[in-house]
Amino acid sequence: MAKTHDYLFKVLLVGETGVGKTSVLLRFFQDVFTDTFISTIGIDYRIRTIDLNGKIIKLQIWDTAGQEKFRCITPLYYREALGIMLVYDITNEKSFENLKGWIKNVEEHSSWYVKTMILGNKCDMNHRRQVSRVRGEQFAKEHGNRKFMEISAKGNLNVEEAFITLAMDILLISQVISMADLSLTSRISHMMLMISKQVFQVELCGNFRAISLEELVD
Ligand SMILES: Nc1nc2c(ncn2[C@@H]2O[C@H](COP(=O)(O)OP(=O)(O)OP(=O)(O)O)[C@@H](O)[C@H]2O)c(=O)[nH]1
Ligand SMILES: [Mg+2]
Repeated sequence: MAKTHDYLFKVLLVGETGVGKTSVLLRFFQDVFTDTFISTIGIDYRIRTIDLNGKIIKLQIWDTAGQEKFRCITPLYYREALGIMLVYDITNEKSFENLKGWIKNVEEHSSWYVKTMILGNKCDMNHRRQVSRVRGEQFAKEHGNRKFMEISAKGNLNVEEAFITLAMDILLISQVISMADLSLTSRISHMMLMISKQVFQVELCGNFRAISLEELVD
């Protein structure tokens, strides 16, 4: 049977209720938006296939419920996720402050190779802004040097770009791992990735290899 994709990436959307996770997903998945707020119950997912540098990537995107009562479900999904989008609402200070708690969840429950991104949604509502772009950028930098973007599901701003950026990061690390011929769950005693002067230094089970960036991208 012909293969349908080169990679399957599981991506998780997390953040407080009402920040727009479902709206972001529906914008990316179906290019639609609605003002009606129907809070997610439990967890739901959508799949979209994209082409990245000639590789067919199946993105399985899990949309979690931000409401407190559903939080116990989410940790199960962190473990399998290769990418996590941490979403806040730029018009809601509290949703920004609570990012720290979401980062703690990521650190507690997800794998060391997970790629994360912080997204400030609803940037179409500049007149109601409570969190400046600079604060968002600074926060992302200070909390693990994570990638950051302001987006708008409503205005269709940066949504596609955010998913592509995260998928690119996941592709890069997946290529490093598969090139090293390692399974994600076994045989890794310790792996450290450093990008320095365009050189990846990969420490695998005590063996040290240096791989240039050009080598990584076939
Ligand atoms: N102005 C504006 N409103 C948005 C945007 N994204 C979402 N909304 C609105 O915000 C509300 C909440 O959106 P949802 O996508 O349901 O929020 P959620 O994060 O999935 O919430 P839970 O499922 O409860 O966790 C809805 O009324 C959306 O229409 C945006 O980019 N701009
Ligand atoms: Mg939702």
